[in-house]
Amino acid sequence: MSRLIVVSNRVQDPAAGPGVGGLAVALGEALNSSGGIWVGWNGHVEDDPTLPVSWQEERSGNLTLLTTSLTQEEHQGYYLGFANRVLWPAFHYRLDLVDYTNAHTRVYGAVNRRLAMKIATILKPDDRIWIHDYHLIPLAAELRAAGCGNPIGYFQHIPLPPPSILTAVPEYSWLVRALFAYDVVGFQTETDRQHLIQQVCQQESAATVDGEYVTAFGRSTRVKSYPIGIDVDRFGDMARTADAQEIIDRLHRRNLNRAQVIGVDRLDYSKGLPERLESVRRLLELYPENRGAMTFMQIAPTSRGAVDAYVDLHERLDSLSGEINSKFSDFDWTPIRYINRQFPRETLAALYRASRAALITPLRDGMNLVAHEYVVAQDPEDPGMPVLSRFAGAADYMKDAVLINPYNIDETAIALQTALQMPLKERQRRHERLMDVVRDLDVSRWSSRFLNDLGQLVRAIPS
Ligand code: GDG
Repeated sequence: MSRLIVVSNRVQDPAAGPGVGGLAVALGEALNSSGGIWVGWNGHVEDDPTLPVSWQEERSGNLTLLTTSLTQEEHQGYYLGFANRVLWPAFHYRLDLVDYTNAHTRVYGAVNRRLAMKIATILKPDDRIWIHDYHLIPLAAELRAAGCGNPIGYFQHIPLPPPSILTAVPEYSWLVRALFAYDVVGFQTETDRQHLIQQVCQQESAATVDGEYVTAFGRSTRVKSYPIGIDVDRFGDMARTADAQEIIDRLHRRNLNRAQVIGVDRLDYSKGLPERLESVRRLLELYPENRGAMTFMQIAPTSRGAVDAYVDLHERLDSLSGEINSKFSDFDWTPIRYINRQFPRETLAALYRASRAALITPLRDGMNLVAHEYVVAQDPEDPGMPVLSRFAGAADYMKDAVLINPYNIDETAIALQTALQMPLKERQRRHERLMDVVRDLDVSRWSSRFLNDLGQLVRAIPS
């Protein structure tokens, strides 16, 4: 039987519960049911540069985890450097935050080569390989160079910017070419897909597009959008347990029936958090009836704490929430609760359900799973409303959310007021349609859509 080998930067044992972050959540949920081999970094950085990096293999349920640590040089160059100081900001349209060093690119290439060499040693002829995200774009090209003819797919969880932005990344042409070593390349939205087509047609005049197939650099690749989602039933159940109800009751007692608005994000500059706090300030200025009557809770656990831009962001949010609180608080009420730590997923589900509205306002996002989670956690009889950025992939699908431009602080404040004041019938109508969308994008459908397309190649290749 054909085995599935999944490769992502970070491997997290699903038995230990999903980590924070959309990719960990989605892959944990998808792999839980399919089984297979999951290859990547175990999160450990070797202290001693003289020690060779090793590989560990362990079983977790129906999964085999094949993981490696990184050397300090690899951690600096591949992970913190090229992936998180060049590709992450550039792909989120933030060229101002790109910090490019030639040496980091070389290490990024070398780590991809090291992973390819390891995978080549375990590969069987009918294995399918599914590679995830921007840390690993050149992995298929390295595997092909090592003689691998197996079907290889790539899914990009984050956006792909248009050529006018992508071409500012010094190594863009190498990366675009590397995508054509894959058989299937998937994006979150049709917009991202079109960006690759525009880019490749600009880069190679001989490129052709025939339906879902794009031919360039001597290879034909299926380029398609595969919107990701969550495990709808599992998350919905979490929001309806007795424990969840206890959290909801506790919060309502504490809030004294004030409306709660929620935000949940990894602490990341792509998520539009300062703009979001500004829009809460604006709400209190434009609609003073909300003073004392609503509370905004922002949960934002630290991620990538070793990157300067993230440390600065935390300081900015701390000072901004302090400033807004000191201006508007009363002796028995504070408008903003900014919490810089992680909560169990079950607690998040309860907090979503207890919230009359959610601010999901990234400046740019591949999909944004918080939007799905918030909708699924609601009580259909009395649902809360998501206020959602037009620049999240989720907005391409969730047209019944209250859509906003997160750079427009007034528009976001007015939209939040609309969400808070929305009549019950309209909330119910919109929620029903939003539920249809998130069900259609359930994570099991996402993985089966992608793997079906990759599987068609397995059948086409004689074993
Ligand atoms: C990338 C793309 C794409 C957050 N705080 C806590 C916590 N979380 C969980 C949320 C959610 C996940 O982290 C965040 O997922 P997003 O999709 O919103 O964003 P990224 O992490 O940036 O994910 C994104 C995704 O990949 C999937 O393809 O949608 O566009 O950027 O699940 O609930 N989880 C727990 N405690 C917290 O405090 N347990």
